Amino acid sequence: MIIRNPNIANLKAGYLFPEIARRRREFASAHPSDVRIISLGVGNTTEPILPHICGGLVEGSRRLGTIEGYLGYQDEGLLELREKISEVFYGRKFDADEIFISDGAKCDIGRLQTLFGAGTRVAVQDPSYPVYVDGSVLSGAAGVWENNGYHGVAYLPCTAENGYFPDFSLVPENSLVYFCSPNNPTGVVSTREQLAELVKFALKKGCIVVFDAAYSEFIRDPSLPKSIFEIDGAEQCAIEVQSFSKSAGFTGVRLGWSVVPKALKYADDESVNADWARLAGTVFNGASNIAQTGALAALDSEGLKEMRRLTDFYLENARLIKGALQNLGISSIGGDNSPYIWARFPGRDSWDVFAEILERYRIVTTPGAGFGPSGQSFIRFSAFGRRADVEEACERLKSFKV
Ligand code: PGU
Repeated sequence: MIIRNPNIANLKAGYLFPEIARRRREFASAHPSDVRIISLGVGNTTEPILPHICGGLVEGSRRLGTIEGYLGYQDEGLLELREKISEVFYGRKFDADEIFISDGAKCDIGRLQTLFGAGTRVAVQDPSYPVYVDGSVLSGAAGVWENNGYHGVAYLPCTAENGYFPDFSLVPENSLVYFCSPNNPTGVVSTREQLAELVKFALKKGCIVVFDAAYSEFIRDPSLPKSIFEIDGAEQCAIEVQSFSKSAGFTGVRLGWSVVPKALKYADDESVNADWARLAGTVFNGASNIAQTGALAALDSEGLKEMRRLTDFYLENARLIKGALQNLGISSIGGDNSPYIWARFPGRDSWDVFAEILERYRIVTTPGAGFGPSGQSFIRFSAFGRRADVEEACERLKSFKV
């Protein structure tokens, strides 16, 4: 018989979001009720794709039915889209061959670890998007679970005490550092000075930063950086993963990109970019060209306006949720330049608060402990939802007893 990959056996529990869905189903079948369950749990988009961007998707499909417009494999992605991304997001700082179109940020996060292998030390913000740790477990880099964490992972607490910004002195030299801003789950956006500190640290200690900017289009404060590459020197120490999921409503369409600069090198001076191209060519055959035509529409002037409208809509949801929590005297952060609100329930177990909110108000949230040990006593509220549902959820929460 074939032996199970021990890395899979090492995964602590089921992936967080299916686990929440399971608890929701279990609750619903045990408590049949006329009161509908509202989800402010998983960050899944609910609004239709706006007309101009949707037109791009339709056009992409139409072209495939013509001899002039037909396209097959495109490997790293349509050249026009890679150039457009460089122009819109990076002021043309990168050549097209430094931008790799993907089928979403999560997929690239999962594939990226192949570049570094099982011997790599990994550091994550704590709390963080669970894929960074689970992906490290799958690659063998996280090691075994002991004392409430994987021994190969440096957990960097991001708490009220440190302004939700980690202490990098906890990161061993030559680590792969996952960093997310606007942050999932805390909703906190790092300042330019903070990202400069991250880059300085990474350059000094031989670290590579995987910077997850999936929520950058929710940033409204112009002083806040949307990309790690706004910081000098980042090309020598960072990879950026990005996504059209939340900004264009492409969660189901599937499209993102990664920037792997040519200036980024391993210890032996080999090129990370060349390896990523090799890897992409070997285990990934490119993203849907229909989705890429949709993305091109998203990045022209009309599309950019639509992305702004869509993200504005979810930010208004965030404002409503934040206001409702504030009225209850529950302290929270995030939600201003981010679609997530991170609410604090001092002294409480976050899975208990999750269960209470589900049982009493029939609202699904995400328990903070699911994002790492420092998420204990927090609940993440997602602003992705229909407006009427968000309003109804805020109404139901009015009777919440803290
Ligand atoms: N990066 C971050 C930080 C995310 O929060 C998410 C989605 C992704 C990447 C995924 O981007 P794609 O381009 O769509 O692959 N996080 C959601 C959805 C749950 C999940 O498992 O991805 C969330 O609720 O946290």
